Amino acid sequence: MRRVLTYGTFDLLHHGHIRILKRAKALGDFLVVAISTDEFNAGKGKKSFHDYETRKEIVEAIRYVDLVIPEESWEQKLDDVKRYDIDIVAMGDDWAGSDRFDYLKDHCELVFLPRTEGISTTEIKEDLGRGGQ
Ligand code: C2G
Repeated sequence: MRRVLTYGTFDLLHHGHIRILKRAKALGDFLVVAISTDEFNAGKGKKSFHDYETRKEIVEAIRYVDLVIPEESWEQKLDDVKRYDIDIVAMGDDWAGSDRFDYLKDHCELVFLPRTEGISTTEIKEDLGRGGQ
């Protein structure tokens, strides 16, 4: 049983999110998704359209997802890996050039998955603001 963990806000769910969750799950047998809380996002200067409980409800309904936990800080990753007995942490490749999460490699595998081109929550918001064009 290989257990995989990934992180994100997952606001205004789109196929980029579905594809990364599908590929993350395919790395193992059990997928834990840590969803950024509203407070954690506020600390980053970000505000999601849907609140944490709504984003959690939506992500929990995805067939690839076995467990949703809150992401409340940058520092919790090692605790999460230990607590949920994680074998692989999968991140979007927006982080691929960074050594920020290298410390996790002593405890699990660290995998960067390519993002889906041409779609993002930010683009959805901008397009809707232009009347969907
Ligand atoms: N994603 C993707 N393709 C897109 C958009 C997003 O593969 N077109 C991935 C991101 O790389 C991330 C996940 O979907 O792994 C969730 O995306 P966001 O909610 O935008 O995540 P964010 O709040 O930016 O945090 O890599 C972890 C980061 O902390 C993600």
